[in-house]
Amino acid sequence: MKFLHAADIHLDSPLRGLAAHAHIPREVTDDCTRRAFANLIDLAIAEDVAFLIIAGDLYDGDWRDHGTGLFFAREMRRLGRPCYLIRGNHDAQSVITRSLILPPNVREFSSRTTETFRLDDLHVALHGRSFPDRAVPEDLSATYPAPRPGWFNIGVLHTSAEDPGGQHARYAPCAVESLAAKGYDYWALGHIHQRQELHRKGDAPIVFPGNLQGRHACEIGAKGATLVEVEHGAIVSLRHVDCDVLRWESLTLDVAPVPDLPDLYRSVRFALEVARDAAEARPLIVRLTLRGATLCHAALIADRVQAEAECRNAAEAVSDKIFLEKLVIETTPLPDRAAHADDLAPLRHAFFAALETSAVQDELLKDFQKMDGKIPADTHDRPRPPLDPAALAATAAEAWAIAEAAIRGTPP
Ligand SMILES: [Mn+2]
Repeated sequence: MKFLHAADIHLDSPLRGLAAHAHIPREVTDDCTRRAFANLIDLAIAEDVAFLIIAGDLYDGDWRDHGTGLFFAREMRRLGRPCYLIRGNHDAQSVITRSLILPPNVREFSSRTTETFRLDDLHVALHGRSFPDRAVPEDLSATYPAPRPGWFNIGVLHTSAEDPGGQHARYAPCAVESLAAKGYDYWALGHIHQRQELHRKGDAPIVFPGNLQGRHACEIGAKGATLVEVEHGAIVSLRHVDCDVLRWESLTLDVAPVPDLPDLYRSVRFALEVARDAAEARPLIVRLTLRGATLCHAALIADRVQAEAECRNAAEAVSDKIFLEKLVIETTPLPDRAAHADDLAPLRHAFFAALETSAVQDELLKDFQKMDGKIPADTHDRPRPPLDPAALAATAAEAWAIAEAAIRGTPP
């Protein structure tokens, strides 16, 4: 027996942060949450699951119109097998004012009391409770019943669990330990949009499947549902399956080693190629952050419009399905080279000034003359030391460049 666990579908919620990105075609961004949901139903049918669980936030809020409910009802008829759902903070009983009579395979948990649905032929019991209102401060799991002995027990719960709150508001918080202590075989959670498994190794799974479709630059990476397979009352496999139709990614690139802008954009292109391959042919919206102490810093910040255009150019060269959401430039200049040059100025000045004096020149030329006499005449590629003031000046310039590079620790 297999079942599919999804949550946080936020059907018909818009993608955020794309207002300034007219270059992303509408067909890439339109109806993302609906298309991802259709993928979920396709998956349920292809895997021939016994039932589907939706652990809250099926809807993003009150429907704009009945189109949202009509789409859901249509997909449920196509599913043609049980779907158990609870309401979360976004689609709490009091939040959704419009409604439709749903197909009989859809079973919604009460918001007044904890309810148990049974699949008698499979010996599966599902325990759950819907959110009556957006804010639920109490631990709902405390009201969940003891497991039905000898059956496969699933707890369906919308909760922030032990999340401290930040990206996700704290609703119906509960301790992982108390979920584990309930003695169920699987906890189907919802609310946290990043996929997480909370149980200790060897314990019954406590899973946030993550949301079904990323909708903004903070909902990055693969999104989908968790497919669970049970044999003789025990879980034999549990895996995430992608359902998203469009992916968001955040790439941070250390550009410290690049010597110039062409190389920098080459490394941008390489990073985008890696991201393209990971997205497996889905459209990808990328936030790109450039970091590191680099020679290119001044050029990047001097013309951000140019830099963003080059990064878009790199994205377009990699794929017609990769789009730049934003370029974040967090580079820094190299440790202050100008200040270093100033530090060396008195030394450089003293070095070249000394060479201008005829006493020093004469002394050096005499030494080089002696050195020249000691180099065997038949030496292959016989090096010649400077033997006149012009050659001495040229050698001095080379010597200074080498000395300066040695002082700075960089190659000349
Ligand atoms: Mn939620």
